[in-house]
Amino acid sequence: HWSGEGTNRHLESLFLGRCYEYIFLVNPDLRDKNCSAIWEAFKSVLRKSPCSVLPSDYDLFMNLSRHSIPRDKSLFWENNYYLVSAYADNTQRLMTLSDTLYGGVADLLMWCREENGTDFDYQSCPTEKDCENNAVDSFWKRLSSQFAYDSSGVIHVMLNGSEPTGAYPVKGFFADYEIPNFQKDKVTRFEIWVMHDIGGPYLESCGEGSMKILENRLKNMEYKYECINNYRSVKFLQCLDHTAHSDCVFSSAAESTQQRFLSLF
Ligand code: ENP
Repeated sequence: HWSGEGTNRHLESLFLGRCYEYIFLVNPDLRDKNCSAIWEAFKSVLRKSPCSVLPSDYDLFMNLSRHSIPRDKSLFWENNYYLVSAYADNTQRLMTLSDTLYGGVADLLMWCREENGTDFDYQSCPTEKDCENNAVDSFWKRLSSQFAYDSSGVIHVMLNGSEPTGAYPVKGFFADYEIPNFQKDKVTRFEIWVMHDIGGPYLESCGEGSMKILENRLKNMEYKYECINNYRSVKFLQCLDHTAHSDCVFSSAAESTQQRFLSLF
């Protein structure tokens, strides 16, 4: 009866498999983490009814799975999940929240408890549309706050300039849970990339519309801010699938496709 998909089948196996893969293969520095304890802490949301899960209900999960984030490597984003994950390439280039142990175990999964019961609900789960305090949104709120808090050095942000509702959502995880949690003394600067889909639409660029709001907000917080339209290295990746498109003609004459807007005061 909720608007979202139900809990994924084999949630526990997926979660544990991802956890063991991460601590033994992806980052063996974390081999002393206890995946079954992390799962139990995660599963404790089963004690809460599906619309009364708070971010703090994941505190124990967070404490057990937390690990350090490499300096200058964090990548935040809105509205371009697939491009972002392809670019970050499992931490080879940069690191998103889904490339952490704690984000990775639940990435792209759904879960919630039955309204009147003690098991997971495999039929449907509440989303933002049904209620604010649902298990999945509260999870990402708790994690994104921590990821921002633990990030340091250059903070990279990839936004979508072809998104009809604006490249910078003024309400969203980045605006509400990440920006407020960066640690002023650990962050050297923000580097924001506004990417357009190949062939457009070219709805917002650096300094326009919602991007102005973001720029003013970060400047008011006294962060160094740099915005780049169609950051070249990401554009090459988009162009892999559109080699014949005019947006993918790279020459020195087209140098202006990647414009830099610097304000390093
Ligand atoms: P969407 O709506 O484009 O995509 C969300 C999808 O990516 C969901 O299926 C979700 O898995 C997964 N996901 C991975 N990381 C996050 C995440 N970090 N998050 C919410 N979902 C995540 O993305 P959103 O909702 O706008 O979130 C973007 C935010 O992620 C940005 O603030 C970025 O900086 C941050 P699932 O389990 O929900 O199916 C935070 C919130 O990293």
